[in-house]
Amino acid sequence: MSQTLAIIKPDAVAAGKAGRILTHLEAAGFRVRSMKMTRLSAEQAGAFYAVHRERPFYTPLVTFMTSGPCIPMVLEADDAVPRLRETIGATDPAEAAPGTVRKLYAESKERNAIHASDSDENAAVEISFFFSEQDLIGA
Ligand code: 3AN
Repeated sequence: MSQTLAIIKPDAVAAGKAGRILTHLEAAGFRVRSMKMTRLSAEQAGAFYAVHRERPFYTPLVTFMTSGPCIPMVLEADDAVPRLRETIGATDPAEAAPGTVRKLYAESKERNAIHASDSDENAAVEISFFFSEQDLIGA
């Protein structure tokens, strides 16, 4: 078993899609090991997406991610990272495969409903960004 970080993004939370997305993830075989609702500060969102700092979409991305509450969660499954990437689909919902979370629930490439870690190394960093050891006791 391995773990990854997902974030149900502010667009999906505001649109009342969080429950359906969680159901989709559980039905796809992921177990939720920790979860919370939070609203990111500009500093937090900027740090989380620091890798994209030079990209033209960085400032709008930080603005979007701070626009309302989001739901970070730790998900566990065999091969959790690649499996979750497959379950959520391509960054742009127009290019996402049928039946993926982004195809079903995302509005656009930027307002794309869900984040998922892209490597085991980043998953560990991103999990510790949101969750303490105590949050993960029993996970
Ligand atoms: P993914 O979330 O599929 O891993 P990344 O890590 O390349 O995609 O990008 C992080 C986030 O930045 C995306 N989830 C999306 O919200 C936003 N983003 C990425 N590429 C673009 C783009 N070309 N235009 C607007 N927003 C983008």
